[in-house]
Formats: sequence, C-alpha cells, structure tokens
Amino acid sequence: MSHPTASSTEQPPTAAASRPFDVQRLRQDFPILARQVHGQELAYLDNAATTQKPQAVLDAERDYYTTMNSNIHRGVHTLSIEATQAHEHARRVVQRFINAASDKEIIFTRGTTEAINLIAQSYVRPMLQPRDEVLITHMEHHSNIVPWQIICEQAGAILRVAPVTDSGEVDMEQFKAMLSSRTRVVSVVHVSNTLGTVNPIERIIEAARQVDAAVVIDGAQATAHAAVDVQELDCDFYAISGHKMYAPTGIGVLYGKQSILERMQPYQGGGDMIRSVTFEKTTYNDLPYKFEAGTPNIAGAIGLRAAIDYINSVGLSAIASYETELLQYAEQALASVPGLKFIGTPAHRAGAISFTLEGMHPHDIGTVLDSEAVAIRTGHHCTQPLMERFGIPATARLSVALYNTREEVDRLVRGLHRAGELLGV
Ligand code: 7TS
Repeated sequence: MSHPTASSTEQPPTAAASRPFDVQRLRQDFPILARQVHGQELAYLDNAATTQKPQAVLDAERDYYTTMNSNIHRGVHTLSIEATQAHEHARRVVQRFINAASDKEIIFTRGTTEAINLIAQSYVRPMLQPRDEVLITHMEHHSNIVPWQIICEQAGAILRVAPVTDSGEVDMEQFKAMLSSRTRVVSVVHVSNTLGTVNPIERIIEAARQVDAAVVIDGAQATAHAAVDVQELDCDFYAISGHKMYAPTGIGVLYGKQSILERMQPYQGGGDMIRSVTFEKTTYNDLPYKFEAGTPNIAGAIGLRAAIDYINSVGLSAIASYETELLQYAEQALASVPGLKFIGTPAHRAGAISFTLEGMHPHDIGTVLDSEAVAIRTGHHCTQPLMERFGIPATARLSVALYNTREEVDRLVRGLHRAGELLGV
C-alpha cells in the first residue's frame, strides 16, 4: 500500500518472510489457480470480492474436522479441549496481527457486515438521541450505510455524508466541517472496495476525537494489503472480513476497545454469551464471549489463524510493495485502452482499480473477459450512492492479491481491446 501514514507494525519476520518475493512460487500455494476456465488458465482479478485460499488454510480447516471436531468452551473431553484451545489460539493470533491490547478485544463475527451491525445495535443505538448525527462518507459500502440508516430512523437521528472529490478521495475540509458536538459516531472505510482509495484514517480519527465522536473503521479491504495497528490508530472499533484476506468465508472480526465493549450490552442472546440464566434475570459472560452467542464458526477461526500465519510468512510489507507495483503497472497498461475512463484516481491506492469503457456496459465487458478466463467484477460493488456520485450505473473493477501477475494484467488489457472491437461504439 502506498499510503505514507499506514501503520507499519509487522509481525516478527519468519524464515519465509526473509525469502525474496517469488510470485510463481506463491501461486503454487493456491490450488484453485491451477484450474482452467473455458479451456484457459484462470486469471483471477476479483480479490476485493473474495480472495482465493492457500493450501495451508484448506489444510487447517480439514485438520480441524478430521482430528478435533467438537463444540468448544463447554466440554471436558479431549476433543473439546483441543478445539477450544485452537479457537482461542486463533483469537490471540488475530490480536497480534492488528496489535490489539488484549484478546478480550477480538470478537469473532461472520464478517465486516455483522461487525458493523453489532456496533450499530449494541453501542450506538442505545445512546442515540433525536437529532444526534452519524457521519459517514460517500464512498461507503452498503454494509457501512444501511446499519446506520436503520438506527438513525429508529432514533430520529441524522445520517450525514461527507462528500467525495472527483479523484475519489474524501473531501477532508468538508468532512471536518461536518463534525460537531452532535456527531456521536464517525464510520469510515479504510480502503474503498470500488475506488481503491486508501483513506487518511489517522487524520479522520484525530478530527473525530476533537468532537468526542466514536470512530468505526471498515477494514474489509485493508488487512490483506497493509499492516494495521489498532493501538497506534486509536480507533474505537475496526471491522475485518476473513475471506478477503485468504481465510474462509463466514469468519470475521470486530475489534473494539475493551473499556467500550465492557459497557456495551449484547447484540444477540443465546448459548455461550451468558454467565447464568434464570427466568427472572440473566447475567452475561465476560468479554469477548458476551458478544459471541451460539456455536461459533470454529473451523473458520482456525482457517483465519492459518491465513494470518500465511500472510506473515510472506510478509505484509513485501505483499504491499509487490501489489503497489502491480497496480501501477495495471494503471499504465489500462491507460492504453481506447475509451477507458478511470473511476477514481486517488493519490494512495490499494487493491482495486475501477473503470468504464465508452459505449459499453460493464457487464458486457465482464462477459467478454470471462470468455477469456479473466475474472473481474462488474456492477455497483454495493456502493450505489458512489455510482450516483460519479453519474454511472456500474464500473468494471479489477482487484489484486499477492498471487496476481503482470501477465494476468496483460491478458485483461488484451481482453478489453477485444471487447472494444466486438462491442465498442
Ligand atoms: N465493507 C467493504 C469496504 C467491503 O468491500 C465489503 C465487501 C464489506 C464491507 C462487506 O463485507 P462482508 O465480508 O461482510 O460481505 N465487498 C465486496 C465487494 O467489493 N465485492 O463483493 C463484496
């Protein structure tokens, strides 16, 4: 990630991390990359939607089911004890990965969507008074819009939206001007899934502090691309999706400051989140279990642990510099395509590039590319207000992971030239 202020806390380098970044060797770790689509080698450039999984993650899930599958936290038998230990070890690995102060601050969720809904319902909804304000930006994913709309409607509060510039960056002057003593919460995406913009969240957090607003960061698109240090950032909450960082689907993380989580009421009731239950009164379990009702995604948490181990073994700074260079290569190569318009030209970019081609609907572009085994995403990317801001219904978006290559970018560009010949005006 080319963001100068991105925090730089790295895990201690492992033997593998000190090896040079060898994309061809790394590609061998991802079995799906060997498959063919329409008789051609797959070029998977849809990583912002979900990344592919390395063998180590697949093995970790399989090992769990084949050697220790059982329910956790309740059993005295060996399998349950082992599964509990593996699950709680995963929590500590996540804690170290984002440098949280305590493993009590790591709540496993289904993903970013559930994490943001949890904050909205458990933390913000009870304190929201009529005419209070929640401040987001125009580039948010629907997951960071709709949960706030729901609670604002319930409380008679106001959802305010900081504008985005033509280059696809948050207008910081306007953002600051929209903060006031009425702002209860600021919730902002770290890296835009549609534009690839890396937001200056350090400055955003600092500005929000001036008015005592709580800060939520949607980190869904950030953690696979650069190191995140929640203590250095000093945000109140940080939401993560495992499946966008080489882990299985259905597992994610809500980081929250312990002092805040202690004060919050549970989001869901059920097993595991209680200390004692009577029909008259229920008392709740300690953190983080208070927010983890029901049997969790044990295999998913173990898979997330394996994904983090994998990322650390490659090294996040090596991944970041490789991907940054690849995105710069892609930007230059795309600029040669007739009629191509970039949607978002941010100074600091990670992960994704969006564009349109004159006279062509993005879905048609995607279909032509698929016929050449090049997978990109086309549509509104769950950012409909952002599409409206740019006056378009959809974009074509390529998004990279550590295993993508220049050759794949070249295939994309050749496919776009072909789409132009077939469909262009
Ligand atoms: N926030 C951002 C910035 C995202 O990119 C996504 C998913 C979410 C929240 C929701 O994450 P989930 O894991 O809870 O679903 N983004 C995308 C995308 O760009 N294409 O498919 C999903």
